Amino acid sequence: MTAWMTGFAQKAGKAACAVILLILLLAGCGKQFDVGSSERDKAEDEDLIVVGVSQIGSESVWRTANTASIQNVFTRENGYLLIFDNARQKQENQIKAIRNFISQQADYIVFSPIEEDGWDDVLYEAKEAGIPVILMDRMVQTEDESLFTAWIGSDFFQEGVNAGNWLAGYLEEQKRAEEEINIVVLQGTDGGTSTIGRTNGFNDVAARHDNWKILEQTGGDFTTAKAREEMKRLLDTYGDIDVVVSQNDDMTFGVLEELENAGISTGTDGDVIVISFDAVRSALEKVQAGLINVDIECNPEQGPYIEQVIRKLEDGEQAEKYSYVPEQIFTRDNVTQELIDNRSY
Ligand code: GYE
Repeated sequence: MTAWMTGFAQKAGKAACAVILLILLLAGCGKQFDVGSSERDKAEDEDLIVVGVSQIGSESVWRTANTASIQNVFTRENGYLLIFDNARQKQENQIKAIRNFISQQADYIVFSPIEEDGWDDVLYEAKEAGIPVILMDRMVQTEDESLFTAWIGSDFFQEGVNAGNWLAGYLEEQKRAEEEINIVVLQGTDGGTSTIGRTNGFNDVAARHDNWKILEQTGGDFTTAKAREEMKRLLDTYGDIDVVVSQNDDMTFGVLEELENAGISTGTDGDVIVISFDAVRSALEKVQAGLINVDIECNPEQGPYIEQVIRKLEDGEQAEKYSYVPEQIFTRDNVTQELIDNRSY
């Protein structure tokens, strides 16, 4: 064989490998929400309830805990066949997954809408197919409430109000109630219910305090990386920041890193007041250490509540349209070691 021919054979071999790899990858991706007809038949034989779940992604510790809560409940032992899909932060992937659940004739569709708009078409398709849709965590914006059977999640507006009320009380305690207070807000995913609710709730309280100046509200995507970037920019833009409101713990970790890098102290004995949301274990440790002033809890353990709704529907009963999960507020005063040790996320 000439050198030219050997080169050609090597290239052809590489191309073939790439094609095979691609086919394998695509097959792997498909598996995520394709249970296959034999699985489906088995589900029928075993009398399993088929639940298709479209999760937003895995952007935060909260989201991972939310996913675990669902996976722990919808098990074969409990009588379910779970078809789980991770949409990797893309609405189009969620729509694709829901269409897939419809074509696989799932008994129930559960999903957390990444943003509120743009669901009517696919929800009509589910309704046409007679599949009840249960929303978790975030809401959809629709004129037709019959497009979903139930919603389970948090009162995000109240969470925002809680953050604002806590700040008002704290400033009062610190005898700073009349001082000008410079605030920056790191928001979560654009158009998502948690971002909208937390923003509106906090702004509602802020509007009643003339001395609170919101310098900027900026998007941090609910991720540490984006928050780091934004916090750095905010520090460069505004010299004097008194309060950072960060709409989830993952962003707060980025905020704390950036402030520390800039030599600025935070928390109960520091220069900048830090308000966070979610209250995952690693953040509660920072509340206990005094680095985060307050953490407004957001409860990710929604699996059991969703199951209750499904059980009711299975029994031919009507389910509550809206159910709120219980939540609290954590400061250094009520974060005990026992609470941290027993936290499952
Ligand atoms: O706070 C954040 C997550 O919608 C409640 O999304 C959820 C939020 C949660 O990524 O950490």
